[in-house]
Amino acid sequence: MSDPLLYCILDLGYTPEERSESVTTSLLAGGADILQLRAKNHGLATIRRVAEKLLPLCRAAGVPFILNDHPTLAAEIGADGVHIGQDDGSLAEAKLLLDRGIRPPSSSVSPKFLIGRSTHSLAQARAALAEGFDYIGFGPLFPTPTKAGRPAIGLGEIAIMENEVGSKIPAFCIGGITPATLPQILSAGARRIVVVSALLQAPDVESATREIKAAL
Ligand code: 3NM
Repeated sequence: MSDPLLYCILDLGYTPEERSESVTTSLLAGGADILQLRAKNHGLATIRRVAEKLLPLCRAAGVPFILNDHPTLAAEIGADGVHIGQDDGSLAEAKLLLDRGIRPPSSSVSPKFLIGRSTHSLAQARAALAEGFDYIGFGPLFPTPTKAGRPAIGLGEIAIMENEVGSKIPAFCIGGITPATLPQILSAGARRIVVVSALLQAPDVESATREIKAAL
């Protein structure tokens, strides 16, 4: 895995299952360094089915495949990691759930199974580092329809977060990142980003991904 700068999410809220493979192929071709499947409000059977389609695409590209939520399923299908929110319990609890899944030992592109945490403040970012998470998301920087109702945290704490947390584990800024907002986010000190709707809704997903990657 190259030093991850661009974390992309295939969100079934934007991309229907029928297009999930072609859009993932475009995200990977455009330079996604990490790929997450996010399927809020979908059943486990659907999530497993889609994940099993996307995983080989990510493997072929040498890109870690992360499942949003569902640690046991993530382990069962041989994902490279799982991403959990603030309300999804502790790291220790996630590891217990992981242990219930059977993970094929040889299939991972990442040297260890990655467990990421969403954080929405400097305090939460510090806590995730102290707890031992492998990486964090930090946001939402701007209001975003992808996580409607969650208050934006702005750009003011990015630099100190990067200095304290991002220097130790990868920290991905997230929420409302578009080609238009990216310059101010980078000026504020961000180094790694997650982009969802700006890529999934682009007319040409691959070139939109390539352009945002080139700016990092
Ligand atoms: N998590 P977009 S913000 C999935 O702050 C997600 O934890 C967030 O989507 C957080 O790029 C977010 O479309 C949505 O704004 C990001």
